[in-house]
Amino acid sequence: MAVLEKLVIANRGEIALRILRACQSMGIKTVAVHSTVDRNLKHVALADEAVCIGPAAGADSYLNIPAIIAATEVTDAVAVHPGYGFLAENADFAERVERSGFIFVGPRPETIRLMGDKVSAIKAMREAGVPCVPGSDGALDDDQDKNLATAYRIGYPVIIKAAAGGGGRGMRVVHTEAHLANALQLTQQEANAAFGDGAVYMEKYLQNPRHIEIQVMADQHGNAIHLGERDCSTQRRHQKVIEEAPAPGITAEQREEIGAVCVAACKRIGYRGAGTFEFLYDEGRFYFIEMNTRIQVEHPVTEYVTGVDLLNEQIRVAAGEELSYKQSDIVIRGHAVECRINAEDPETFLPCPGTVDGFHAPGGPGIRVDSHLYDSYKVPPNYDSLIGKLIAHGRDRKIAISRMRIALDEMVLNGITTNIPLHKWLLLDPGFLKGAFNIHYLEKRLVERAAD
Ligand code: MV4
Repeated sequence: MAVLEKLVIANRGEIALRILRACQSMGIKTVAVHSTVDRNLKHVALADEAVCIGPAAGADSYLNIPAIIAATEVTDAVAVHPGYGFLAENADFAERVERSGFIFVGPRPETIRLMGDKVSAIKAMREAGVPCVPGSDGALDDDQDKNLATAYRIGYPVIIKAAAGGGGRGMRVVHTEAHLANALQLTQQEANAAFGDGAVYMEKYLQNPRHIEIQVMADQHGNAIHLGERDCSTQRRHQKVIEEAPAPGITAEQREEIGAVCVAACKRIGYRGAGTFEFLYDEGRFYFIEMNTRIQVEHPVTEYVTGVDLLNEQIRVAAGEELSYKQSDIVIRGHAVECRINAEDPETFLPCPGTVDGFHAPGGPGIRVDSHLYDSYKVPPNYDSLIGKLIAHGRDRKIAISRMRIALDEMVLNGITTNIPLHKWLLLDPGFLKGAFNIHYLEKRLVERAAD
């Protein structure tokens, strides 16, 4: 007997295909809900049933809550998997799925809401013993003398962030007290316009940190585990480009220490499902910044180094099963690297939709391709430019990177413009190869390259 009868895949592209494969491996029937322009997606063809939920625009289809709930009802499905992006971290959606009598594959709506507001997330994590960036005690108010005193206590530079922001939206760095009042006002106004919530908070600005995140998984019986960390520092404009696990230079002792802190926090807040604690890592210390309450794009690097199928586990715990692993079962083996393949312009990084004219996926030991592409597939202009992920595993970082380089050379992907040349260049970069990077490294190297 499967843990669930039938599940709705409320997403598209590679993650929809990944969810479908997990369901097939667990004997769960699938319903693909898709937009008009996505009727030829690979997972739509492979799903047991398919329902068109609206026109191409995401707002009218993958974000159309009543249409998704209706499709779940008419197909007699029992659960909804939101994937990442779209409605994955929308607490109202999770609530409406549950109120309609279905299982939402993710945390409780209250947890999503708690983590969506970065001020309440940090407060909860501080109380749970998670190390956070030195900062204001909650949201800032209009008392400018108090705000100046807070910044003075923290020490400049400071960063003002929108409570409703996250992922790099709505933040501003302040270097001196002369600029504080103005920066605060601007960030509040932008936050109000963008999120309808002008609440902002203050943190010490860490100048050159790495972005390291801890993967967790929790069931509904009080069990929680961590699955080690990922280094996601290699990014451009808050879009991750390469992720890897483990993070270069992090020791097993550091991993167990910060992992245990995250597990304790999960138990304390009654976390359920897959989650990611995002940290800035600076001078040997971890500082919590945000929690993601979804399965992430980069989950395969963790699957490679732990051997755990995170989608299976996520769906199992959503169905009420116990975690099938204890912490002592989780052993980090070797190294994994992921290259995000985007249909984008190499100069402007703008999306480049088009029709695939020749596609051959690479293979061999330690190579995984998570992509919905096939020959003559038409990349629509309506969604994110991610068209797949290439993941390489090996006994150490050098071997994983070497396998990745060979796989990138082996891959044939014609007809559309992609960032594959960017990956080939990065994988030969001495700083990247040494693991001597931080969140600014790629952008700095791109500027240097443009000047050559
Ligand atoms: C910071 C920071 C430095 N100091 N907070 C950007 C995305 C959002 N998740 C938080 N971000 C940052 N918060 C403090 N106190 C630098 C960043 C940041 C960043 C963080 C992770 C990955 C890429 C980044 C790129 C620029 C800035």
